[in-house]
Amino acid sequence: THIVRREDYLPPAFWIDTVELTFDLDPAKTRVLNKMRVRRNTAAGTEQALRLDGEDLNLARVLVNGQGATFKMDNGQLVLSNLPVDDSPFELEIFTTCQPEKNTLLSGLFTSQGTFFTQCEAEGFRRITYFLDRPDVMSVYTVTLRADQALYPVLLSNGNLIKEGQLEEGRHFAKWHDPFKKPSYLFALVAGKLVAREQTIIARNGKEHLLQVFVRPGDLEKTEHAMQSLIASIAWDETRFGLHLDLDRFMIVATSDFNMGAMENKGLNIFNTKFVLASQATATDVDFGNVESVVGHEYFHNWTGNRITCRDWFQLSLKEGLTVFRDQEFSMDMAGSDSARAVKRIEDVRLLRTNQFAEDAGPMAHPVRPDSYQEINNFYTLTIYEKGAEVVRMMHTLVGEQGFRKGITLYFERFDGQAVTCDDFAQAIADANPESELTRLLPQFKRWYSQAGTPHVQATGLYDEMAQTYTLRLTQTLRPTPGQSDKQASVIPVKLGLLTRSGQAIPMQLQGEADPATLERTLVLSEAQQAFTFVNVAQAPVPSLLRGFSAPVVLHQQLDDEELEVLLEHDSDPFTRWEASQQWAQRIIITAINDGNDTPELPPRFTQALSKVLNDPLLDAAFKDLVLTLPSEAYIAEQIATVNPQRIHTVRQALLAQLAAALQADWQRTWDLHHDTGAYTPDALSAGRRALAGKALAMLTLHSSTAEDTIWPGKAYQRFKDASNMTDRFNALSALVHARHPLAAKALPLFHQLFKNEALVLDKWFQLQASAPDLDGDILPQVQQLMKHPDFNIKNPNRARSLIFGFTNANPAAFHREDGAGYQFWADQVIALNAINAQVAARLARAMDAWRKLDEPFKAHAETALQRVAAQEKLSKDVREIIEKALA
Ligand code: BAL
Ligand code: ZN
Repeated sequence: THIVRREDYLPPAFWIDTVELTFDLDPAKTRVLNKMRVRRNTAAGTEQALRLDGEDLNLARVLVNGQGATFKMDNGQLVLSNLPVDDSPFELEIFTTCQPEKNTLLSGLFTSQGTFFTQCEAEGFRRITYFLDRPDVMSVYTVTLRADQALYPVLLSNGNLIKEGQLEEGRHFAKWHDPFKKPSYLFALVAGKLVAREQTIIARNGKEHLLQVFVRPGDLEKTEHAMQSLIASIAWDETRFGLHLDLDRFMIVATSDFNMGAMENKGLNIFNTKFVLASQATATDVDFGNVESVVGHEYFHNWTGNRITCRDWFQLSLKEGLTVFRDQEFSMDMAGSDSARAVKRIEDVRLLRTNQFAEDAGPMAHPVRPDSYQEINNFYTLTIYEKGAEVVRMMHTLVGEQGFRKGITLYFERFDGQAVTCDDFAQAIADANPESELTRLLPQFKRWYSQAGTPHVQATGLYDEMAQTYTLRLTQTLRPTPGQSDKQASVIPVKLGLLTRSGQAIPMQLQGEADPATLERTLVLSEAQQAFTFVNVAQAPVPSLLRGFSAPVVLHQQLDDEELEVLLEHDSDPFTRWEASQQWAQRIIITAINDGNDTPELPPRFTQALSKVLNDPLLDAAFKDLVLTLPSEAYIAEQIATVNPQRIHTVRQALLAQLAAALQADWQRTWDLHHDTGAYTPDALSAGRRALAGKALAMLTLHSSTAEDTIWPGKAYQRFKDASNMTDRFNALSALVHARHPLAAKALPLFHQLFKNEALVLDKWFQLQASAPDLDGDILPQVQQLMKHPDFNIKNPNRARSLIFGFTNANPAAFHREDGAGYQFWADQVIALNAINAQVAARLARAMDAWRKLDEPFKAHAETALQRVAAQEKLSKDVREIIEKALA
């Protein structure tokens, strides 16, 4: 296996200043003429050959300065020697062909429903033409597309349209020029029958821009939200960071066959339909929120990613972590109220802790800036994206909003138009804030980039009544991860407050400090162990630690039920408040699991505290929904050393049923107050009301199903039929499916009938059935049956993910079977997908990341399934890397 290492980075031997591409588009055989101006990078030496990357190409001709050139092929690379030893430019022309309609990998140039699309990140451009396919080679592109006019009336590429016209035999052409130099991974083209929603906007500086959202005819009515989100993103980046749209035209195009969520190609973002199309009838509130955040994310990449890009792929988080941070902030600002911001923060933290922490604890653990990889596509991970965003967030916390803005400004002053590193970014933020804690601790802070794993922080408090002091002792540890046994202390900002038992904030003044006491502050833990002593503390406080989740760590503290209740009821920080409910629930669940107790009971004190939250008129519905949600089975599994997924499921379901029963009257009142959500708008406030109404309906339906009372299932069915929007309709359907109520069997076919022409809704239909609670092992056979459904298509990533991943990743108790049949199914699908789309296959392969933590008999069955995949002869390097690491 070939391992790429960060320490082996060398600057390119040549630069490619300009690229002129001409495409004769044909699904069976597309011809590509690539004319480049190349010059030697003499700083890197005078001797080296030019080695161009290529993959799955048919090479026809190579010319240097118009003359036939000698070249050799080496390991797929096209190698040219005898080139000028100085930096005088020469012209290199390469003719190749490729087969877009055979490209099921969806990397490079491919067709989807008769339309051409590209995906070049990370290394897809080499599947279009021979090139220095690495992000530090930046070029100016001019692209001519030629195609049949009737079949491909719309021809798009990056930048500005400079010419278009007719050709012979019903063909036409369009010529595009992108004035900004860019790495090859940002190249894009689209050709097909598409229609566009268009809008002209005037930016703050008076410049006009044309915004377009291209979709298939028939989908136009579902593009309004994407367009509004784009306009909002442009305005937000101007206001918050002073960053303007730099192109005359900005295009978004949707395709239903796409590996990623979307791609930030310069001026021509290509999106998975899932993150563009949204209408009241077909999309849920969550979908609307996702469209807004992904449109924002891709747009924000125009500066953080495109104007300043990555030197090499080890720096991927330079653009992804920063851009996720930006899209999170955008979504929070769009949400409006402080409470809605907090809800978004809690959702982001929940994703990070459930999935990224699991990644950190498993065989694929890697630093935010990895040291090596076999296949870069395997490193588009939650660590690079979500933990990377937390690292940026900590910098933001340490330098403050104004300081961060100054840092970003300096970053663009220094590096605009360049390909740089994570170090460059951190240095710019620090240099703009010379007096900050970040700057003082920078080398140590950067361990967040180099060390894999999640730090654990142990907090113990000691109150001294005589001295009126409270000492908080914080200890950090970081466990070894694959390839990294020695770990050093991280810089961990701990935002905190102290409360009295009746919930009042206690002013905090550190010993020896002259500053006036404050009600909230941020301590910076930078040593293995540190003690912080607060003075003038009149009573034993309840500590409210890690407010807003100020660092991506696992916090351990011994709070008793009363202290958790104080935090849940009174804390001023919504995150810590929510976290108290989760800690409490987690403790109850894990105690029951450890005690072997299948019928645990929720302590009345806990249900009463939740009841109080549910009935509090001052709290937002969305927040209540989060507090009333028990930690997921996946999150609970994370907290346990040896995992029996069946037991986790049994205990959690038992407690869920009790939460439904004990709070029945509250759920009913909640339903009465929230179910009439009025005219549909996807704003945070009304989305929260719908979410809480949906939760109430699910609880009432669940309780009725156990109590053989048909009123609430009947109401759920009625709601399912009558709902005026997808959120209410799908919540009602989910309530029936999750309660395993017989009415689900009536509702599911009706749902299919209603939406049989809506691909994204059918994805939901498949996913819901795959993730339904298992009864005597009946979900796997159902999934196998659905694999034969005429609407199932394993080649379509969205559909494959909805059904297959919906089972393997979203339904632990159905997947982890005592007979190992779930793992056999997993192995079958990994093998099938490996032959079609290695990237999707490798994602599925990761469903077994945590297999070593499984209890028997699960673990033995898991190993058998992993070994079977490992023994395959034709395994892509994508899947091979995941399986090898899992078995290592
Ligand atoms: N750059 C790949 C897709 C995204 O993160 O926006
Ligand atoms: Zn991104």
